[in-house]
Formats: sequence, C-alpha cells, structure tokens
Amino acid sequence: MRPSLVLAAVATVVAFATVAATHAYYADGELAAWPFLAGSLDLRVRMPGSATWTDDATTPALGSLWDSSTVAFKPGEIRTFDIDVRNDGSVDGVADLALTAMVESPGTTPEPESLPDDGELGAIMQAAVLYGSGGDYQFVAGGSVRSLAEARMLAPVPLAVGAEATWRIVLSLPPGAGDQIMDDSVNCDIEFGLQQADR
Ligand SMILES: [Ca+2]
Ligand SMILES: [Ca+2]
Repeated sequence: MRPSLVLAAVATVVAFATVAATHAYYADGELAAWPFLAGSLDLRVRMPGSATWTDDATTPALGSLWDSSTVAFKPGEIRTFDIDVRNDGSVDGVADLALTAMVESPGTTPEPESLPDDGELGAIMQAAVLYGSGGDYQFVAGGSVRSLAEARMLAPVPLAVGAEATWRIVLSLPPGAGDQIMDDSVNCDIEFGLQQADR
C-alpha cells in the first residue's frame, strides 16, 4: 500500500511541471528612482552686535572680536555676551561650545599687586554658560574660567533644521577679586560645534 502512494505523489509533481513549462505568464516591472543622499550639518555663528552670520571660512575673526570686547575688566563687573547659532544643514543637531587653547599670563605686576604674580585671573573670573532662544535660557555650565577650559558643553535641547538659538556667556569678576589680578590676562578660543541630534 505504501509504495503505491509514493508513486502517485511523484506523478502529480511531474504533471504540474509540464503545465508550467507550456504557459508564459504576463510580466511587467516599473523602476522608481531612489537616491541615497546623506544629510548635512552646517553651523552658522553670529557674534554680539554683528548682523552677519559667519561660516567656517571666517572663523578666525571671531577670536579677535571676543578679545577686544573683554579688556580692562575690573572687580564687581559683569559682562554678558550673546552669540547666536543657526542650523543651516538638513538634519537636526545639538549645539556645543568649548573654551579651548587657554593661555593665562601674569602680564605686568604693578605696585599694588602681590608677589608672586602667577596670573590668577583665570581662577578668579567666573563664567556662566547658558543656552536658549526667545529670551528663555537654560543654565549649561558655570565656574571659574580656568575650570571650564577644554570642557565641551552641550546644549540642553536640539537645534532643528533652520532654527536659531543663542549661547549666553556671562563673565564676572567678584567684588573681592583684589589686586592680585591686575593686568593678568586669559586668552582662549571659543569653539562652536553642532553634532547630529539622533545617533
Ligand atoms: Ca596676578
Ligand atoms: Ca599681573
């Protein structure tokens, strides 16, 4: 009984194959264009008092503007700097900021300044870094200027395509800073970055 069942199954398969070989079905296809294009991040920066959005090619000018706006600080003084950033790319990003290449110097040592003059300004000057838009700012980081060196500070919210936001840096010299910072100086670069938001 069992061998005959096996033979019957084989016969069925052969018959089906014969039908398939003698009939051609219609076939058609369509081609859709599907380009793979990588998105881009493109950060623009606008310095305080400037109407111009700056791109990579003119980045060195930002440093000199910053330097000229921070001279002759004195104890008890607070200066606020608003630097705008804009995402001109095609994917959302997260802005970041870092104070890099920091160089501290004692400068001259006038009579009221105590010795040794080790260039104490960076340890005494305070900086608060905030981020936001439309007058609504969130605190990002704070401390002495020296303590913030090389730290990459991340914006608390993404910067969407086409959106603008502002980094607010508040520099202050405590009233009790005293004579030890006379003519001391701190020079650093401000690095503005934009990282991909979704990783
Ligand atoms: Ca000093
Ligand atoms: Ca000095």
